[in-house]
Amino acid sequence: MIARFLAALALLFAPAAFAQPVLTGADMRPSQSLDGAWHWSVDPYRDGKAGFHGGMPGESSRRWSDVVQADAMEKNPRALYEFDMQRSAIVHLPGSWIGHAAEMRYYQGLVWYQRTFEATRPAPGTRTFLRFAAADYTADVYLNGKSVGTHSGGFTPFAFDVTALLRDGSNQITVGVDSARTDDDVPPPVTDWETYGGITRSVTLITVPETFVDDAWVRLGRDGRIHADVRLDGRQAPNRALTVRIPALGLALSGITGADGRWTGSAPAPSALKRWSPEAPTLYDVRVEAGTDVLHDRIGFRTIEARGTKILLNGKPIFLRGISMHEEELGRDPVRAITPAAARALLTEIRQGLNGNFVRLAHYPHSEVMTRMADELGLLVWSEVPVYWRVNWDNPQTLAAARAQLRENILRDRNRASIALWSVANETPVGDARNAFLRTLIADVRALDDSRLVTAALLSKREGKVMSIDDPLVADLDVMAINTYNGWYSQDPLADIPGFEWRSPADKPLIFSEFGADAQAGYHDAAADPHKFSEEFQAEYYRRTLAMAAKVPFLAGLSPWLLKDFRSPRRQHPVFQQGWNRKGLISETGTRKQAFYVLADEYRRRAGSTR
Ligand code: GCB
Repeated sequence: MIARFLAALALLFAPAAFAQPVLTGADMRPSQSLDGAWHWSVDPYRDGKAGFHGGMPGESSRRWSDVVQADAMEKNPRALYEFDMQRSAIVHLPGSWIGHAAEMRYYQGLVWYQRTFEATRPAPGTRTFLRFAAADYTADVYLNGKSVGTHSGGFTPFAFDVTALLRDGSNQITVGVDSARTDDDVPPPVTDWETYGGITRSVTLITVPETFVDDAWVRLGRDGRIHADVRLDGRQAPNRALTVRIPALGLALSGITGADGRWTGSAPAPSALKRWSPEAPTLYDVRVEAGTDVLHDRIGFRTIEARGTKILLNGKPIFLRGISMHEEELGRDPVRAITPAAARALLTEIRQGLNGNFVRLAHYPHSEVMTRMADELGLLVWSEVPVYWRVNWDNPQTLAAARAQLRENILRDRNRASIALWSVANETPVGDARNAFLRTLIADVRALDDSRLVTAALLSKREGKVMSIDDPLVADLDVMAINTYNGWYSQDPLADIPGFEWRSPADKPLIFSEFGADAQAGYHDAAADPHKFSEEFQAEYYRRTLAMAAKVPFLAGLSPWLLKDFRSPRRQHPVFQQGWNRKGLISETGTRKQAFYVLADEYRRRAGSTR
């Protein structure tokens, strides 16, 4: 009896065993996929969340009940259900509900998903996590009729320990996903992109030993050493032996975790190490072994730093020949389902088509499929959190939401060699509350990952034809970045654009993180002064803006706006836009516009001189 009581007590105080896991490298762990066929049912009045006077919803509307609604109604003629998940329509997940039915395009609210799957109860000494690579925006997750947790933020992974809830045979999972956001959320409701509500990335069950490698960060430091930071989770996390191996380099770092389950070690990088770069994106198999757990990853090793106005990759100056993009696959009806093939198609247009070496993944963390593909294809990455335009700077909960997303993004991706820059914001208005908010995020980045550069896309100040960067945040950033649209959002003749002069407030590199002009693929205007929305206007805009950029001595990179036309409810010109922002260099179906070739030529030229 006493022994049982003590065991129960020990469980209660087990170190962080039941905290939210990081599950670094989860996409490389063996897993059971729950992607595929799910039932879905719309719930605009959130009937399944609360009764008509608030409080717990009644049995007739509780979508996650562990009952087969049709059976229950057949058995009991007086039973009432005003839903039937098991007879609701079926869709294939992951993918936004925008693709489920035409009337779902602008739906903002709650949708329920349910499926069953076969499983076995986790063996003693193991734990099983239910992981979502992302759900947009708030997900309430239930397994076999019980709540397992909630997550907000549409672009980062989350996982719950479901060891105690899984049963042998058929299991039922129900997820209520609510895409509605308020002014206190991150991003706020108004953006310039489509809200892809739903379960947009993979769902998996991952079984690990009771004590497992929850977080491992392995990288090349600027000091020329390979560093590893490992954190174990579980009852045996303290004082546990572990080894980080890179077999191809014959490297093994070993040690014993401290009382907090953490271990940090380093060794000189072996001379045989081939550094990752866009030209040679070498990845190594890395194994982190602790007890019976082995975490596998594929990691590239390189350094990135800023010195004066230059960005240095592996100690050598590099000009970032980039382009921005949204997370949207090619095609007429994207649902934000980023498969490896979809990611490869987009990034290959940048790497090979444009001769680029850099991509800005705007304006939120993109799928882990995308950042893995960038590692493999050799593209440096700008990774961003959706602190966009008008954020509620004074609300501590808004700050907490931004910090959570930033942390989840960095912990997911800090083993990706491709990631060069963490961006904390886009086009935010200068002010004390905003400055304090962003400084907190910058401090978080530096605490979580001091091996990369911190940036934010800022707004410029214009006086006549003199452009300057008048933002106190510059002092806090490693790399300045500016979005500039002279000639598109202004009526300046394009011929004037090369005459604009840029002044810098700091001895730091600058990236033009955006410039661009809409063009509808196939609309041509051969006039000497072509109209906006024509391919000729966009091409000339690129020529002139690139000529302006060529005269900025402290410019270290470009990521014009953007690779592909993308859906935006703001863009409703019936002739030219039809719900699409047309600043793509390729159309939604992949047709290259004239400006594509202008940028590709510029990058070919720059690659010749800076490679
Ligand atoms: C911007 C924003 C981007 C918009 C773009 C545009 O400055 O950062 O999200 O889509 O301009 O097309 O106006």
